[in-house]
Amino acid sequence: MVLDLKALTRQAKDRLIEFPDRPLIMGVVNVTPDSFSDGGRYLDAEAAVAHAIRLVEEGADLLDIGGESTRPGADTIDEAEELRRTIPVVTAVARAVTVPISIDTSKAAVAQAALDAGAVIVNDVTALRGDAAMVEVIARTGAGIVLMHMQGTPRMMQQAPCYEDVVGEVSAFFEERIRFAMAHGIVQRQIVLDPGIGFGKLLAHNLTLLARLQGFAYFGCPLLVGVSRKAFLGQLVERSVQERQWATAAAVAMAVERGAGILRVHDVCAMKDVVQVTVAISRATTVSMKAQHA
Ligand code: HH2
Repeated sequence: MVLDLKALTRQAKDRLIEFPDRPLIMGVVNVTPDSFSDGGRYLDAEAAVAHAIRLVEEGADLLDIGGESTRPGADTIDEAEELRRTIPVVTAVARAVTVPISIDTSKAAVAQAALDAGAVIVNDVTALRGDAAMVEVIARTGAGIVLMHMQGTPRMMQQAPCYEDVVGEVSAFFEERIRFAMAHGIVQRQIVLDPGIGFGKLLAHNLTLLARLQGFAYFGCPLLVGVSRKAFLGQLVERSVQERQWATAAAVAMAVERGAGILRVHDVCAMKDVVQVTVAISRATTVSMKAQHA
């Protein structure tokens, strides 16, 4: 494995997010009517909480709760509606499970309310560019922060994504965002990086980022990767969203092999197995290479 995961313990509010001997599985809980793969299924708070508990029973190490879809073309929702959707769910889930909870939001007020309700990580797909007040919330609370790369905004991002060197540009973005975060009082131990698979990227860009994921290891932050059921997999295998579990498994395995530290997935039970087997094979390869050279 490329990154020594054990060295990547994160601080998230009053908790430490420690990596066991394998990457972590982050289960997705969408409290939205319009998410691309499960929109409307868990819009009712009770259904969302039951789903979250089920994901933990299946082996999720973290949960990511979101109230606003970021699928390509999605409309934004206002703060009151996002608070109404997410906070009762975060509150109830935090009482019901012990795994760390992440709130998937770009709004500082939603992040703050979720952190007060028991979340410890903020997953901000705008990487602190969406709401000027977000950086202060993260610095003051000491919450974990996911800085994700996105070209454009969810509404427009898939219209004409364009890069000369996608890996170089995502690296430069991470560098600038880390500098920005640290200049505002966030410490490196709070930061998780995410290349933003599907966020302002064509198929070739997504594949290149996954193939060269280890290129981001030098930042010394865990890499979060979200490939679950995404459109680029559908382009490769021509299957509907609900039929992309095997395609997701292949992408998760490759991401793990290239150093992903956190896998954001809908199908927790199946992807946990994929991670375990991939890690075992990666580790055996490393051991046998060492033996050969001894
Ligand atoms: N992908 C989605 C949403 N949030 N956050 C991070 N950090 N990385 C991702 O790849 C990522 C994310 C899209 O997936 P989903 O939540 O299932 O759909 P929607 O945005 O339509 O709710």
